Amino acid sequence: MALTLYWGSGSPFSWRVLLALEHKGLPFDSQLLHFDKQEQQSPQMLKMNPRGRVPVLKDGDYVVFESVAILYYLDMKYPQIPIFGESPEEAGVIMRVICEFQAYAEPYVQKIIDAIFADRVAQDVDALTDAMHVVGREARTIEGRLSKEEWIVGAHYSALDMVIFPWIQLLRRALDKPAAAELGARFLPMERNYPALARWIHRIEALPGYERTYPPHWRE
Ligand SMILES: N[C@@H](CCC(=O)N[C@@H](CS)C(=O)NCC(=O)O)C(=O)O
Repeated sequence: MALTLYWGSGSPFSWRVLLALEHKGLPFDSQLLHFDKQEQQSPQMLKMNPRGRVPVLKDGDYVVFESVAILYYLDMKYPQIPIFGESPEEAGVIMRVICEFQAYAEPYVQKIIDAIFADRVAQDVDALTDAMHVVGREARTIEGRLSKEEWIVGAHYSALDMVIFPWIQLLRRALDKPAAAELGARFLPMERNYPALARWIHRIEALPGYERTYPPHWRE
């Protein structure tokens, strides 16, 4: 069946799926939508995802949206290179840590990134500093895992790495902005503050096909 991915540049949710498709070596028709033109809200897109968000994957007549659901579908449908582990136990841990990340880290990372890109750091500095503490604590936990293993869970690159990686890249990009210098002082440079995480980033950046997943507008 022909796969089509509808996605947006710089969307961490879309990036997860691009990483999975490249890792699994699955050819797909790439439909890059433009947020500034609200293309994700077109009648054709709303028919597939009434929430008007990307990523959306189409496989023949089948449509799935929500990034983690897409990763799971791809693994069930194209299991040759598994991304949810190699045993039920490993799958359970991968899914658990994905759920933990989404519940306890992602909202804080998103809040920080949104504020930086909307130029609202000064107005909200106390709440953002608190959010950075939460993110720092979660990053420490991941750092602990990565100081013992190459990947966050198990011996192989998994859906969990794909879920977390785009957010870390986005956070680094946001914290690099001059307005966020103080906020990011204990996070960047990652080579000093989170050396195992920094090595993990380089490991993913060196994977075959990684360059094709890189947000095109970040190159501009
Ligand atoms: N929980 C969804 C989140 C998807 C999402 O929020 N996508 C954003 C891009 S990062 C989007 O399409 N936003 C467009 C809009 O809200 O109009 C997932 O995991 O796929």
